[in-house]
This record gives sequence, C-alpha cells and structure tokens, in this order.
Amino acid sequence: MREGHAHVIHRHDYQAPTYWIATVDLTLDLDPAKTLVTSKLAVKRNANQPHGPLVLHGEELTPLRVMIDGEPVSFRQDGNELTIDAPDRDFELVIRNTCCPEKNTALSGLYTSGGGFFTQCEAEGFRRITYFLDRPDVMAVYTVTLRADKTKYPVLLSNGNLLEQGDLDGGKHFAKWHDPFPKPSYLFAVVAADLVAREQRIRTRSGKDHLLQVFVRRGDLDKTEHAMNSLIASIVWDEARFGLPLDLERFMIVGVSDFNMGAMENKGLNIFNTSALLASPATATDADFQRIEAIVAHEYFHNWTGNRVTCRDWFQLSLKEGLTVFRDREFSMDMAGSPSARAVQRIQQVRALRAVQFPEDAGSMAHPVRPDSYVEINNFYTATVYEKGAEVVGLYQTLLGREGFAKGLKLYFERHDGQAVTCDDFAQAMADANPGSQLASQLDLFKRWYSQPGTPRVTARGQYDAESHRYTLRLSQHNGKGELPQLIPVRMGLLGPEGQALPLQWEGELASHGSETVLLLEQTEQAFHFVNVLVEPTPSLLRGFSAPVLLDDGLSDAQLLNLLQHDSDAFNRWEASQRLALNRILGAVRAGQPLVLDAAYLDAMRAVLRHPQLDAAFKAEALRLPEAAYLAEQLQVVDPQAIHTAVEAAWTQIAQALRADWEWAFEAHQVSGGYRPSAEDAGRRALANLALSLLVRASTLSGEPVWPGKAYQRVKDADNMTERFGALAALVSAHAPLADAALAHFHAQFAHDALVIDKWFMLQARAPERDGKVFERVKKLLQHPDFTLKNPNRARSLLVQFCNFNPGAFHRADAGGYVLWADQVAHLDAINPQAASRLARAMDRWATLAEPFRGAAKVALQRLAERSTLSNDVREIVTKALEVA
Ligand code: B3K
Ligand code: ZN
Repeated sequence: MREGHAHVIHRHDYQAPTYWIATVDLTLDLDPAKTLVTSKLAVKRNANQPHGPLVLHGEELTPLRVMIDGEPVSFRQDGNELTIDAPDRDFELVIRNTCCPEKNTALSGLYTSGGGFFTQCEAEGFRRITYFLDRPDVMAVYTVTLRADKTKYPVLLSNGNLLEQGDLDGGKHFAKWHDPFPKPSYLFAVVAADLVAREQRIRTRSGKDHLLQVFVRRGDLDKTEHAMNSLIASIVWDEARFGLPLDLERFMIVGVSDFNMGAMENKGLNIFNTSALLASPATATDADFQRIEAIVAHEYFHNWTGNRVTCRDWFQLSLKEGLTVFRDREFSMDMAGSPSARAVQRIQQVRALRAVQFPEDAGSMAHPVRPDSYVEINNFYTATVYEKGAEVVGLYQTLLGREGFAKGLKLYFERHDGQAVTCDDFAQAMADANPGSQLASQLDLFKRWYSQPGTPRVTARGQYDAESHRYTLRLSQHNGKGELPQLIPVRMGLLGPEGQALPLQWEGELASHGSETVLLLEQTEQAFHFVNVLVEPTPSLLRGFSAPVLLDDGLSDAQLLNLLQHDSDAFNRWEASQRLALNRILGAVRAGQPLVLDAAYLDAMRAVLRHPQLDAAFKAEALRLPEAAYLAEQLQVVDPQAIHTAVEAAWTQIAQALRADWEWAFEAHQVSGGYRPSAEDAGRRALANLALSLLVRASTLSGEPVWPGKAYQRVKDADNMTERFGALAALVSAHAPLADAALAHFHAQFAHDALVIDKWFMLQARAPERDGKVFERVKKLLQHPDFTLKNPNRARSLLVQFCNFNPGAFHRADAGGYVLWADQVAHLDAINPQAASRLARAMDRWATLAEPFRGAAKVALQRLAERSTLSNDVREIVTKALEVA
C-alpha cells in the first residue's frame, strides 16, 4: 500500500476476470507472529475473456509455494500482485503463504485484538490473508479449517456451518466450517478467541429452527441482551415486511474492541465493534441503545441486500449500502411505533444528512452516489454512498408506493439471487416490476440521482390570486455546474391562515383530491396550478423531507409560525422551528452583529415546550438549534467563530428567557420506574437533559449554585447512563465550576469500561469552546494515560470529535487546531490509514473558510501533503482537498 503508486481506478474500465474461483479450501494455522495459510482453489477459465496470466492480489504476505494440479510452478511477485502463468483451462491451485496478525495495526485482514484473532475483509482485506482474486464479482464456496492453541483460543469461528471440531497434538484444537452460499472474499471472516456467548434458539415462520449467538469477552455477557433482542426483531421484521427469511442454521455476532467502523456483515458471522454491540442501562445511553438496534438490523439485513445479491464492483457500493440503510431506517421507524416517534426518527436522519452529507457533497470529496473513480475504495464508505444512497432508495418508494417498492425488491431477488450486480440492475428491477409507473417511464431521468454529485437546490415561490382563487406554485431546481435537472418528488399541502389543511384541486379537475399530494419536479422550472383555493395559503413543501435537496421556499416568519403550530406533517413542523432559528442565526452572522432573539421566536419556542399534545422527543428536536455544519453550508464564506458565537448566544438567550419553562420541563419529564429504552421514555429523558443543560448554563452565567449542584448530584447518583451523561454534559458544556470534579468522579467510576471512557473523551472534545479552554484540554488529553491512537474508538472519540465535529474549537485564528490535526493525521496514518483518512476529512470544506482560517488551513494541508510516507488513503483525501483551490 505504501510502496504502491496512487493509481486511479475508473468505473468504466470494469472487465470480468480471466478466471473465476468456484471453491476455496482454506486452512489457517493461527499464530500471532506468523500465521500459515494454505489455500486450495478450484480455478475456472472464463471463456468470455482472452487467455492470459492469473494475477492475484496480495498485500504484506510472504509466499512460500504455488502449485497447479499438484505440480510446483514459478510465480512473480511485483508490489501487491502475484502473477502466475496459468493454463488455458480449469485447474486446481494451491498456495501457501504466511502473514503477521500481531503487526497488523491497520485492522484490515487478519489481526489480533485483546489476545484473540479477528478479520476485516471489506473492502480489500482478504488479500492481506492470502493471494486471491480479491474482487466482489468473484464468488466462491468456502470451506475453512482453523487450527490454534486451545487454551488461548477456545472459540474458533468462520462463516456458515460447523462441520467438525476436535483436539490436536501440542495443546491445539481445530474447527472446520463450511458456508454453502457462494460469496465474495470481502464477506469471509474468522474469529479465534477466548469468548463466551449468549445463545437463543428461534423458529421462524417457515418452521425452520435457527441458533443465534452473540459472542463477547467474559464479563460482557450482561451487555448483550439488547443486541440479541434487536437481532430477533430484525429477523421477524424482514420476513414480515419483505418476505426475506434467515437462510442459515446458525447466525453469529462477535464483538471486538479494535475495529475500524461500526460492524461488518460477513456471511453468518457478523463482527461488531463493541461500541455498536454492548449496552446496559448503567453504561449506555438511549442514543447508544437506538444505534445498536439500528446497526444489528443493518448488518442482518445485509444478509439479503449485499450478501445474497452483492456488488459487481466497488463503484456499486451504494447498491448494498444505500439499500440496507434504507431498510434499517424503515425498521427503526416501525420499531419506534407512533407517528410522532416515526417523525422523530426522520428528523434525526435529516439532521445527520444535513450536518455530514450536505457538506461532503459540496466539498473536496464530493462524489455521486455511484462514484466514477477512486484511488482507495475505503475512502468511499461515505455519507453520500450510505445516507444519500438511502434517500435515493427512499425516492423509489415515494414514487412507487410501499407495495410497488416491495414488488420491485421481489423481482430484484428473483432475477439476481446469487449474483454480483450493479445499481442499474436494481433500478431496472424496480421499473420492470412497476410498468406504467412514472419511474418506468422516466428511468433515465431518475438515474441522474446516481450519476450527479451535489445537493440540488430547489426554489419555490407561490402566487395567490384572491379574485380567481387560483394559487400557482413555481418550482425550479439548480444543480451543480453542467449538471442536468433531476426527478424531485415534492410532497406538499396547503394551509389556511388558521392552520387548516386546504383541499387540493388541480386546474381542469372537477373536485379536490384530499389535502396532500406529491409534485414531480422534473425540469429546470415548472409551475403547478391549484384552483378553488378560497384563502391565501401557506405552502408546506417537501413534507417528510421527500427528497434530499436544499429548499428555498422564501416563507415569512408568519408563515413559518403557522406551519410550526399547525402543519399536519410533523417533519415540517420541526423544519419550521429550525428555519426560524436558522434565519436568525444567519442574519446575525451575515450582518456581523450580535444575535438578539426576538420575543416572537422565544414565545413560539415556549409554546412548543409547553404544548399539551406534542411528544417530549419531538419537543427536544424542535427546540434544538441547527447544527453548525448545516449553518455553514448556507454561507458563501464561512467564519466558524462567528457561527459559534451566534449559536452560543442563541442557547444562552433560550436558556435565560425560558428559564421558568425549563424548570417546569425538567421536573415534568422525569421518568419513574426501571430503565426502558423505549421511544417514549427516551424522549422524556432527552427533553429533561436539554432542560438541565440550559438550566445549568443560565445558572452558571448568573453564579447561582442550585442547578449545577443538582447536575453534579445526578452525575453521582443517576441510575442510568442517559441521565448521568446528560448531567455531566450539562456541566461540561456550560463550563460550570463543578465540571472538573464531575469529570473526575465519572472517570474514576468507569475507569475499567473502555466504552464509557470513550464517552468521557468525546464529551470534552465536543464541548463548546470558551476562551481556548477546550483546545487546551484536548491537547492535554492527548497525553492522558488512557489515550492511545492504536484503538480506533479512542482515537475517534478525541480527535475526530474535536477536529471534525467541534468547529468552534478547531478553527482557531492562531492555526493551532490545524497544526494539531496535521500532526495527528500523520501519527495515526503510520498506524492505521483508514482511521487517519477519516480524520483527514476535517479539512474537506477549508476552501470556503474566511481568512485567516483559509490561508492557515491551506498551509496545514500542504505541510501534510509534502510528507513522503503518507498512505494512499490519506494521500487521496489531502490531494483532493488541495485541488479545490
Ligand atoms: N460493509 C461494512 C463497511 C465496510 C467498510 C470497509 N472500509 C459495514 C456496513 O456497512 O454494514
Ligand atoms: Zn452496510
């Protein structure tokens, strides 16, 4: 990887391989220093391609010998390729090689963690275990034999079914696994460790019995109940909603502490970052419980969308990721239950999309949902491929309806089960299953969502003619330079001045068709005419965020307040709250004036907070201010300090002006009884935590001790992590005098729980900056005995949280944040390129920064780019950043 040249791979260069591999018979003699791998492959000539040598991928491996049909043959190793002059026919290939798991700090391939062996093969980790055609269109049936010391590694796991196990000489044992489903190498997995399992047997609808297992380290078993429940719920849901059953006798999940992402969907053997698996009320927050449920579901759902039908090449990544995120979102919404709880889910999805994917799509790493080229594929597991990809899949459902979408998915599996396919194949199945649909007639137009980068900007302006009772809505779309119009469904309704939903009647029609419709914007500009509109309406557009666009509807404060109070669409009520805040914050930033929140806004927020019918979870979302990253996206030139100052001022005024209301909210939303991670209880805790944080803020500013004292007491006494951490966050973000004592208490109490200590780092890294204190603290924390760059969770919880998600502290006029960033990216890159590359992305949007930030950011980027030792991962990010200007 390091010696390799930055080689750009293009989507249009795809070619099927010269050889296929039908079966893989793999034996691993596991040893941390030198693992011996024997791989026996049934190689098949692909008659559709001209004959040529067999070129296998291999990285950081030592080859020992290569045999064809039992005869040793010569081979050439050149960089990361092994070339064999193979015959023009089918043959058996045997390769023996070694690799070194304990030196594998990149955590890709076979590595050690906590004294055990684990693998991560997506995207290109299998080639770090043995030489192979390590590409997703090569699908093979695997048989795997593991041999290892029995005392150190009592549990030996691989994909599929256990065929055999037993003891060997010298204190060793073995296990032999067989996976009947052909799979690409990226879904291969091995675990050998000292683990214990929570087990559950279930019988699915079809009457088949299955064994579910969650493997963790001894001592963590009491934190696996939620994951097991989530797995069972996912299995039941996928069968009920899409008719997709569990196809394996055994489904295993394994937790590991050193892992580059959340989890991995290896066939029948999901491997999880412990942060995405372990939860108990004492150590995990409501958000953790929710995230674990979503990730367990996501990986399980991959079993069909990703594993049974996989990607032909890595450009098609969103085929499995966008679709699977869409599926886990639908699952989470169904699990949340009430319409309001579903809306809260949608709100949280959109908040994340706007804070991460919108900036990505406007920055140096902007790429289409189906990218056209890459240097390092691991850099393309992005918010665009995942989250925007899921939005695009959602568009199919919006256009086809739930039933039409389900029909499309059914046809997709009928056609492609067991194959490696493309996003085009998916789109075609959706269209063919729904002949006569708008999708089918406009498929090429629709597919621009896959090929064009950037967030479409939609402008909407309404015109009311009081005499003729006509209302005309003009929609236009602006895409990036040279980009064509896209197909944008705009779900909408009209509200009267008292907030009543108005009937919608098209020009030329005799009667109205209800009060909600979906407009299809497919050209650069279109006008939609409504008749019999008896009062001047307020348009409610893009309900439920029906397309991933930036909408400028030009609504006045009065109209936004009308929507906030009355819209039947909960998402748009929330959106109105955000727009009211956004207009004020941006107004102050643009004018270079201190922010002063007006009574109308504060009264509206009070009304939301005190509303008798709205759910607590919804209130917490509506009262929360827009993310700094989303605010920044509205500006041509970004001064992160000006945004930070305005946001802080807004919070302080909301805290002070609504003080009595927050006291009421805190007391009124206490949850009694045992901890349950239900949407309803979580919503109450979220609102109580927000209230507490604002009360501590207001009190700290006026020097009153009561609320900071209460928060401190809560840090000590709370019986669940959501309340404990909420109280700690309240103290830390207000820079309250008791914050340090609370942090020390918290650290001492959870010193032995790595996942909780990660939270402790994260909280300090994300605290709102005040007089440079947060930056100073982060520098100190880099020296903390608990800090290490070797564990990705720990590195992320301090560095990614600070550099990528704390703009007010990171962007400093003295460039200190950028210097820290460049140094840490370089250090981390020497250990773990994928983790470093993630951190490197903190500079994606540097070119829009105001001076002096912009100039200083450029210097830091150049300094990093000049280093000769960068990995391809980091080099690609830094090079792209510098190409912007
Ligand atoms: N498919 C994996 C991600 C692999 C990332 C490789 N750099 C997890 C997921 O999306 O489910
Ligand atoms: Zn996924």
